[in-house]
Amino acid sequence: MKNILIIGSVGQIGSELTLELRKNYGSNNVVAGYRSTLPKGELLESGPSERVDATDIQQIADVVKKYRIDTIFNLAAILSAVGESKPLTAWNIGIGGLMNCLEVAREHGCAVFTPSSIGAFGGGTPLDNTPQDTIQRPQTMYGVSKVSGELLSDYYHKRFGVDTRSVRYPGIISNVTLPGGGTTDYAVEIYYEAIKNKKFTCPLKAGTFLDMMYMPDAIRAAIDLMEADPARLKHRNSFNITAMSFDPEIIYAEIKKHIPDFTMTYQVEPVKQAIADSWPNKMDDSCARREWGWKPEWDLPAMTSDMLKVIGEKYAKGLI
Ligand code: AKB
Repeated sequence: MKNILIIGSVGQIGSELTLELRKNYGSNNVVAGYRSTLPKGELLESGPSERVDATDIQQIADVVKKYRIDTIFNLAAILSAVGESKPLTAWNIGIGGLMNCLEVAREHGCAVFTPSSIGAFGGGTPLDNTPQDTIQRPQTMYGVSKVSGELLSDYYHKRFGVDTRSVRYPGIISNVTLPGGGTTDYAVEIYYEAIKNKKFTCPLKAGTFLDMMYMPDAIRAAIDLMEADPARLKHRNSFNITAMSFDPEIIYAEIKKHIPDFTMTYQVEPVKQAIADSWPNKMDDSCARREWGWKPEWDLPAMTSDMLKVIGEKYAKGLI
């Protein structure tokens, strides 16, 4: 990777991945692509940014040519819960955007990283120890677009030799940019509410286990996979990766160790609950470990200490 374009650089993953890539590959070599929300702060000041709407192939091609881009991180997406109320937008951004990236990549010789998700599972998938290769018949627009994206990316690799790679991210927990419209967002919101109000209303019921990961592991995964020796990759789109699996009771108990008067009640949101019930409880990520050395570094206790420290500091400074 020499010259990199991030599409969706102001989102939850993009805002942190862009800065990490700039540290590793040089600030001027990493272009922050945005659609409607302008990058700000360090993201804006530390390197070039360009308007790149994933649904506009010409915009992607122009930026790829201008900066001689060799790697595209295609992060534009509508998350699972919002996707259920905006199916056409979810499809147009998820698949229209991916097709545009793949076509530009085919013409200009770029590699393409596109996140898939635990949302690519459902409809008969074994939910415990979910295998790398298994039934994928999701019943959400998000999931349908993620499976389609995996197939399209493999197709462009096999048919045209485009270097496409991808991971199936679990819920990602972070403290820089909030996620929006996802089913796993509760596992981020709970930390903010614990610090700000010492109480949280959980939209998923107790016993709903889901795979999760702290942002530093998610970023390392994307970079390590894109740097992996292609000769070792038997799979490409997409690798199961996970770092931890918990339900609302377990994360609540972990936070309570730090904030003993923190309380949690439940108000189940049916759309999110139905989605969560169709997703793996815990994936088997041994294939990623074998083929490119994936290994998470953060578990629930370490992540919780760090999340509460960082969010607590922001709260004390009046930033949230
Ligand atoms: C969502 O909840 O939609 C996402 C995901 C797991 O892909 N965070």
